Amino acid sequence: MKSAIILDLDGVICDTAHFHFLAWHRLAAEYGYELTQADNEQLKGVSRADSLTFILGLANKTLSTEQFNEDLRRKNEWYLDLVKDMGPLDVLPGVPSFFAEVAARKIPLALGSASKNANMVLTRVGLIQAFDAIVDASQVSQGKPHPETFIKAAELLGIAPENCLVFEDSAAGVQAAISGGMKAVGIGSAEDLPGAAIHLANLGEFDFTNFS
Ligand code: B16
Ligand code: MG
Repeated sequence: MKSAIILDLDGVICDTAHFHFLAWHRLAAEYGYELTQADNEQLKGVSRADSLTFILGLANKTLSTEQFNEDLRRKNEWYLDLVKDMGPLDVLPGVPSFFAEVAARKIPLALGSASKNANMVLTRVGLIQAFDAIVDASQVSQGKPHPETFIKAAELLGIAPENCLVFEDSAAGVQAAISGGMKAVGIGSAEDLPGAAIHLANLGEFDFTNFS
């Protein structure tokens, strides 16, 4: 039975999770709230609008619909400014060897990202051609932790969910994979990513020996 790999983007392929944090941190400061790294763990893998709702809760602040949308726009503008100079060297450690191994073994590969910027970031780092399927926030109605993103990716690959291995750096993403009937590899600690079958520091640590 052929197996497939589904990769998250931010925090798994490149360090854009940090850029999301910097942009949210700047916005939260305007609300008089100092966003912490611990807060940021809750934001990983969460859609742009749901992230802002979460931050407003932390800051005990309410916004009009117009201001809410305007703040989403400004956050994305700051984020885009942070990623604009990214290039092929701006991938996380182990990414080039991981992609080389996936290609050599002809493993079906999909992206499953909550980001509306996924295509742009993948193009910048020169990896967009490596994917057989790409699912981003524009193609799903329910974001992580709902499994729709990963189920759609599996469907596009034509591989049953139980034969898909999902690599995720977020608690929401690990939960989404498990809810979708897939196994998750946590890129991060067991403390931050409960439920993942194994935990690695980066993609380069993955052992393909028993993967078919
Ligand atoms: P955007 P991933 C997620 O991407 C990020 O982890 C999360 O921090 C971000 O809020 C979300 O994308 C939406 O991103 O504002 O670019 O649409 O980790 O699922 O690849
Ligand atoms: Mg992520």
